[in-house]
This record gives sequence, C-alpha cells and structure tokens, in this order.
Amino acid sequence: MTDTATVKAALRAQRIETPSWAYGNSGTRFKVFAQEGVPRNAYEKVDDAATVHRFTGVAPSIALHIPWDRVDDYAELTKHAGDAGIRIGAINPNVFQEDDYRLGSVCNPDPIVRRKALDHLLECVEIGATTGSTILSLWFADGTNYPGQDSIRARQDRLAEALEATYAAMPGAMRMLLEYKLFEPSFYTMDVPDWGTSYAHCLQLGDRAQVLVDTGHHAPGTNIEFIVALMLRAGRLGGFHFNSRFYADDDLMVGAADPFQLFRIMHEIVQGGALDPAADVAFMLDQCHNIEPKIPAMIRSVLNVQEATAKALLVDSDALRAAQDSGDVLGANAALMDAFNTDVRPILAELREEMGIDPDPIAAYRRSGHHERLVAERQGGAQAGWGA
Ligand code: AOS
Ligand code: ZN
Ligand code: ZN
Ligand code: ZN
Repeated sequence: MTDTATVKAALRAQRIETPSWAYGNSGTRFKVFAQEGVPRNAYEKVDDAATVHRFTGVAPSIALHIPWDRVDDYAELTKHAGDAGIRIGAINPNVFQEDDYRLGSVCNPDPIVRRKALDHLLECVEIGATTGSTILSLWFADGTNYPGQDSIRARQDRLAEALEATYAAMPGAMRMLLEYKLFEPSFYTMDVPDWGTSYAHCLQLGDRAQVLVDTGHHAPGTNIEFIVALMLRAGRLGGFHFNSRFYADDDLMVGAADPFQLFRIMHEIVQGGALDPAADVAFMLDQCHNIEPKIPAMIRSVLNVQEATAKALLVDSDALRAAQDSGDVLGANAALMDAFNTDVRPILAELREEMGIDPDPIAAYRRSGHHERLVAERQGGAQAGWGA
C-alpha cells in the first residue's frame, strides 16, 4: 500500500484547470437557462475560477475561449488573474461560430476562409504569449455531412497546412494540444475524429504538438484508458478535457456518470508517472452547467477528479505487478478494485485541513454567502457563447 504521506503529497501537487465558459449561462439547442449572479465578462469569469481555487486549493488556472473572453488588454486580464490568486491557462481559439465557417474553418474549400481561420489561430498564439499561457488548445468543428461533399484527403492537407503555420508561430514554451471528436457538428465525418488522426498530425508537427483527450468525444464503450496509456507511452498525451457523458458530448460533471472510468483513466496516469506536474499533462475540465449552480458544480467536479486520483494513488502497485506477472487474473483485478472501493473522503478532508482550507469545500462555499453576494452584485450575466 502506498503510504498516506506520499498520497497526500501527490494530491497536493495536482493541478486542475477550470474553463471560463463553464461559468457563463449555457444550455442545449432547446433552451439556455439564465442563472442569477453569473459573470458579465472575462474578468468576472476569472473571479469565479479564483473562487473555485480558493475553496479547493488545486484549481489555480482558467482556460480562456477567444472571442468569448475577448478583452481590450490581455496583460491587464493576466494581472487581474494574478491578483485573484490564479493564472491564465489554455487559450481556446473559436473558429466555429461565424457564417463563413459553414463548410469548415482551416479545412474549408475556400482559401479566403482558411486564411481568416488561420489568422485567428495566430492571434490566439499572441494572446497566449501575452497572458503567459503555455497551451494553445485546438478544437475544430470542421467536417462534412454527406459523402462526396468534399474531399476527405484534401481537407487533411488543408488542416496540416494550418497546423504547421500555427506551430511555427508558437513561442518555444508553448504546446499545441489537438483535440479530437467523433462526431458533431458534422455527422458524416469530422476532420479530426479520433486520437489516431490527432496523433498523426502531431507526429508531423513536432514534440510540442500533443493529443488532447476530451472524455466526452468517443463512441459509447470506447476504452479511453487504453488511449491514455498509449499516448503517454508515446509522449504525446497533452492533456484532458474532463466531463461526463451518457449519450453524446453531454459535458456533464466529470465523475458523475461513470466514476469507475475516471478511476481507470487516473490509474493509467499514476502508473505512467503523469500526475507529476513536470510530466506536463494538463488536467482541464470542459463542462457546461445548464441547470445546476455553476461555482459549486465546478467545485464538485474538482473534488470528483481528486477522489478518482486518490483512489488511483492507493492502488498497491507492487501487489498489482506481482499478480500480473504471475498470471493471477483475479488477484490483479482485486488489487485495482480494493483501491477503487476505498472511501478516500477522510484522507482528502485531512489534506485540506493541512492545506488550510475547509475539509468540505461545497458546504464551506454554501456557508460563505458568496453566491448571495454575486446575485446582488451582478445583474444581466453573459451567456457562455453558444447561440450568443
Ligand atoms: C467541443 O466539443 C470541444 O469539446 C471543445 O473543447 C470545447 O467544448 C469548446 O471549445 C468550448 O466550446
Ligand atoms: Zn473539449
Ligand atoms: Zn465534451
Ligand atoms: Zn466537446
């Protein structure tokens, strides 16, 4: 059994990034439900991320989405984040919300549209440099709906060209994470539908291009931890967009639908030595809280990742390896399940007390009166972006 001090040290060093868009109003294509007290601009989203960090102690950065978080002065926003106790994390360019992008962005058949999309990616590289961000996080809504609609192969060439130009513009400290998604908004094919496509492009680009795994972007039943192990082994696991899915890209709270899957993923991370911040695997949340209050939902999500991580850290690796090596199928499985079935809430509560934060972050947030203050202060909260 790993000793408690080692488990706590690893949990204390863990970093989980929250996304700016989770703090704004969101919904489905049927309805956006407006909530009270939501942020009105990027500055207030930063404030909410800082609040989540204050109550959890392990969420010290916020991912931005451009143009949803566009501001006049990014240096000022960076300072605002610093003053609030956090920093700017991944920069997420948005090349999917304009009429020009009906047939795609960087894969569009029209070179003028491709140029416009590339210019936005390059602008985001600059924003990353100004904000001290080390991650350019790329997701393309590009794809086709009908067989024959466009050349699958030509679109790959266009994609490669844009990625290459973007990669070339990145400062040395910046990584490019390329996110894949099986379907939606395109239904016949997406241009980056799976880890293999992302990986192939990353290999061509260079060491600082890595695969981003959004847990909601796979076919039902996909073994995500296999992909995680494979990409880690290849040195190409850039990070995660954590969330839960029941059916499609549901973007529900991580660990809510399938805590066992999250544990299995974190087990591969721990075994692969990738929990260490030096391994540079970004643990980011990509969620929308359509009907539940946003800040406590984010706190809950951070705790869910922590709980899965704690269980993965409790796996008795020596016993596991011994069972594996001797072909003890049941023993190996039991080593994993023993850890999964451990109640890790007491050890996490202890850790939080040692860190000087409340052992029960959700209860502490409720008691703090922060939500009521936000409702009083903020009138007319902004929509996260979709349908805006
Ligand atoms: C879209 O499905 C991807 O998950 C994106 O990472 C992300 O949700 C988007 O950029 C935010 O709108
Ligand atoms: Zn995502
Ligand atoms: Zn998702
Ligand atoms: Zn998604």
